[in-house]
Amino acid sequence: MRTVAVLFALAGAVVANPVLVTYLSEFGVDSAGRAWVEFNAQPEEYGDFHGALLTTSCSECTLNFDIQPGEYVVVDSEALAQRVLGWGKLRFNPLADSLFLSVMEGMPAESVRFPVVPTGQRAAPAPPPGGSVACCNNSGLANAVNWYVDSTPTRGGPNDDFSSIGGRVDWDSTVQVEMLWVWARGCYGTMAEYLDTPGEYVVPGLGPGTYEVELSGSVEGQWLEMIYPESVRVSYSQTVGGINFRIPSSAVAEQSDRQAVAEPWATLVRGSLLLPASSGARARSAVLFDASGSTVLTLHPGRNDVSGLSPGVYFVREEPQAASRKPQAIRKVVIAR
Ligand SMILES: [Ca+2]
Repeated sequence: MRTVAVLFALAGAVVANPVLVTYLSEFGVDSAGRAWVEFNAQPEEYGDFHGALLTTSCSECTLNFDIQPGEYVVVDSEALAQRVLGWGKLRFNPLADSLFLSVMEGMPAESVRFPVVPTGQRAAPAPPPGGSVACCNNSGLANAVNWYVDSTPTRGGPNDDFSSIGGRVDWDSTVQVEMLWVWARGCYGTMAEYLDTPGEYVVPGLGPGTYEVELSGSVEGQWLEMIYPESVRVSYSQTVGGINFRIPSSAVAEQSDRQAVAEPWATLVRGSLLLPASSGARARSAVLFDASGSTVLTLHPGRNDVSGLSPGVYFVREEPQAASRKPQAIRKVVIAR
């Protein structure tokens, strides 16, 4: 199961989806029992919320403001009563509810539901009494978004108090390394950090919990995945460092040279995928399927054009042979631009 999750996320990174912007930034219930929701625009973003609806299981309000790049706006029942930032009601059940922000022109709908694990873009823990649940938007390239519990809310200001995992990734300068990401995956967050040069990294935006830390990227034209040999535990608002990786200089590097365990190398292809001609009574064709298990292409012996497919992780499976009930071999390929 974990491997599948890894590959889903990996495909997302390689595809480099458009930058994911989340305006919903933090929410909680104050000591007087009033619900509040913070909105934030990223430094390059602007948001027009005139007429947008913010809906929960037990309330609805109409928003009436715009938000400048980098700005924070907090909506609560007091502001709504004064019709400062909108009108209507804002309430939610702090134990279990959802926030839904309607689609506006040029802006996608946003929502977050709680409590839901694993946490992520639309899944959050529940806000504790007097605390909040805050969102971390990491690198746009990674589309890495997570919600975590913040016991000291930051109404109207940048979210903090998330947990982080960091360390170093090193490789020889003569080794060509591309598309390198370090991932931290756990019940309370999956976040990634991109590196284009050897050095230190920090994966931020995590809730307290236990994480698997992995590295993936293209090394000398081949796909490498390395898994840190131990789970990493972070507590609330803590950074755990020293989670280091060293990328081997070649695909045949000795296992003992590595600080983390490398998985078998997958094939990295660009433009076309070569399916070796079958020998004897072996399969004559194969299928290419994606990380969700959907078949995307039937492959034939020889060169197959895959230039029309989105970059990402795929799998090749030989077509089952009627005479054999043996499991068919599955090979991983990574399609790059
Ligand atoms: Ca905040």
